[in-house]
Amino acid sequence: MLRKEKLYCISIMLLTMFYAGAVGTAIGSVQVTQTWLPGDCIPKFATQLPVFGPGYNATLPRVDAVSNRFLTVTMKEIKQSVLPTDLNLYPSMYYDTISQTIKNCPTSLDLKSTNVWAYEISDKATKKILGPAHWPAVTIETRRSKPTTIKYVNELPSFDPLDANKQVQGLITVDQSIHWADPLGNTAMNCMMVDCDEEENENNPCCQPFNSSPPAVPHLHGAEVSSYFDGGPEAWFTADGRTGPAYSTMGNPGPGQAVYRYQNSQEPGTLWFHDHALGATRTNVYSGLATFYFIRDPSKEPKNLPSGAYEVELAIQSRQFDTNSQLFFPDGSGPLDCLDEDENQVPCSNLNGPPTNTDLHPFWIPEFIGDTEIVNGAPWPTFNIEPRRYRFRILNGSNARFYNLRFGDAPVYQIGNDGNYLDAPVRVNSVFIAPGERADVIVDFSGMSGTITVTNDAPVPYPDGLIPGADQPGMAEVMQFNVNVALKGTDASCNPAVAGQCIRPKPLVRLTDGQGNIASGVKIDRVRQLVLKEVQGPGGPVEVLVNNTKWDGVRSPSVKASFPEDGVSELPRKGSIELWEIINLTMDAHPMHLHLTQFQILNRQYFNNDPDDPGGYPAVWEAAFPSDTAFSPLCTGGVFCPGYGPPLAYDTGATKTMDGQAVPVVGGNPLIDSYLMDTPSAPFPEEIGWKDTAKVWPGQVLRIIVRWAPTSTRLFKNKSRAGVNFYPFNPGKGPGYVWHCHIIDHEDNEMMRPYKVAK
Ligand SMILES: [Cu+2]
Repeated sequence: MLRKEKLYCISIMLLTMFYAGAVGTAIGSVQVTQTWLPGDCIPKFATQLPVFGPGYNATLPRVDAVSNRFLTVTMKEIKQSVLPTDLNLYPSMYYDTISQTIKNCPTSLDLKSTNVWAYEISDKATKKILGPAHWPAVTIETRRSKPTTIKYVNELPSFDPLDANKQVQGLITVDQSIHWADPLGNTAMNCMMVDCDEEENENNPCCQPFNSSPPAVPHLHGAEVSSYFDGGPEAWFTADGRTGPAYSTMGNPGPGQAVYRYQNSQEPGTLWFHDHALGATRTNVYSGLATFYFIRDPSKEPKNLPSGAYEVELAIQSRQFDTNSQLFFPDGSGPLDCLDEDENQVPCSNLNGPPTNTDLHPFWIPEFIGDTEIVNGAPWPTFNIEPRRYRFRILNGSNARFYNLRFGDAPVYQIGNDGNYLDAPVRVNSVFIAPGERADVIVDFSGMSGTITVTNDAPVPYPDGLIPGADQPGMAEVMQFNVNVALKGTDASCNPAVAGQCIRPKPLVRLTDGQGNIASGVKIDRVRQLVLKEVQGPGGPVEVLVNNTKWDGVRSPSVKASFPEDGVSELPRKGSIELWEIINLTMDAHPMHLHLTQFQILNRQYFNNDPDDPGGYPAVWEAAFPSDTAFSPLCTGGVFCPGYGPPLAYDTGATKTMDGQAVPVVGGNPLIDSYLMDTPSAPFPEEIGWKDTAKVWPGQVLRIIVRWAPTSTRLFKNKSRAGVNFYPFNPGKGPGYVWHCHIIDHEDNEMMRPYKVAK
């Protein structure tokens, strides 16, 4: 969706030949005076990679949740050394791609620690700190079947301009005009009618930053967990004791706290936890609230993987900074120093652009892009390694950026993705991950020496956005390995290049054959066809919707008609298997994520997405909207009605014959089937296995087979079937789950829907 803005930038670039506007400047926070420090003015490879656990620098140990089964995780604001402090390392100039000129870097830098929000992990009984507060937090590791109980304590402070320890909320502005946690009940979704560009509304809360006790709620991403402890968007709580409508806890821990119990009953893999507060996820995660959570089980894992100092987390997150070493999050309009096509003075966009429709959402930007690559909390770090095999647990923890990572000439093998292991290692040319996805890889540095730079060439937004290198010179690089440590002994870890090594001891349960077909014996109970649709305003995106439905489904008339009670339309049965066909009508790829369950990618297929073709799916879909002037005067028959829900009744009454059975197709959209083009493409080899987040390209249908049972549940011998619960908890109890886009800027602005597991 930045495509339009990018063209705009190019036209600005031409204009700047005649008009010396300060292209590339923008204010960050609307509350704190900030000067943007361009990422290319920050030194690269000057900081050591922070390593968790028994690595080279074990000041940040992993937390062993087997011997500490009762933990306290405290969310707090800390000061962390992020940017290098030696001014001599800093470049004096950078290349500005918009004006195509070399510019001077800001000179008055205040190199000091950065205020971030962090999780501090301690033993609940002894209060001993097991993992110091850090962005990202240190990893929690546990064993399968060993439950972990965590008391989460929200000690996040409100912004105080006079207190150096209470800065983050002022730097990373919460936009109250989107449907958000709203702990003070200030805005209650009534901001739609408030024009924040009007002076009279200047002091309306809808148009004001939120400066009170921050709502937060941790979600364990990838977990098979009771919805009571899932940490969903409305389960937030504040330090001053307010709670969201879905707040739940074990016991009664007191204000500002929630106790969650994770049974860790699922197969081993790479989970992570991060904040998930409604409408404040992007700001809370940007501020630092994220980390890894490993579930281990030697009997289910490949044997002899690189371990100890050779197993290393890499949490990759794009950020921006200001000249005071603080986080910079573009949430205000830039100065009026550029010209549009009609020679009107307009705000210059820096790479993120200003908010797109400030009358509706004064601070929300459609995607945060960033110009500084951060790994484990350090900018473009370097890591000294031995010439041998390493295992990297890679997380894309960015707001919106996709990564296509290459490791120089070092061979890379993927052994797991998201929450689970692959049957066998897959040799990959690159590691391609969208926000929320994880890749578990072995990189073989044997026989190598010198430096190896990890590069990224994925455009942002994906696939037609800014290109790292060409459009963002510094962002083509992520970090560097320095193979300068002598090999200790011999590398006895499994060798993924040798057939039969680094394999799963027991093959994963297959719902698909990996070639694009449903595995034999898999009975599909229901098909859901659901669309992704962006709502455009005059300045660009206003919001992005799942099935054209608001987060609160009763606000979307067609969904309310079918589900009047709570507007929850996705009601899969426990134990059932569904085929979800996610139809992407937007211009960007979206990583779609389901809570509770893991799924398998069946295939992807293009459809006729030509908006100008009256016989194409977009025209047919739009033509299906009825007239509903009670909802909106703009909602006239045959014209796309934003936020209406799907154009037809959710239960379309259609069926598909699958394996000789008539399977109901629901979702409320005209069937996509007759608009499909080409043949379906099979998932990438490294995508074959259990996933909780999957990319859907623009103009494509993503097909996933979702099963509401643990990944380990067998298919046959009547092991998995609709109506039977296979989880060690009742997934139908509690506030329910959600599914959403994991571009957190989208998720925060309506691209998320609740779902509940039915009987
Ligand atoms: Cu999205």
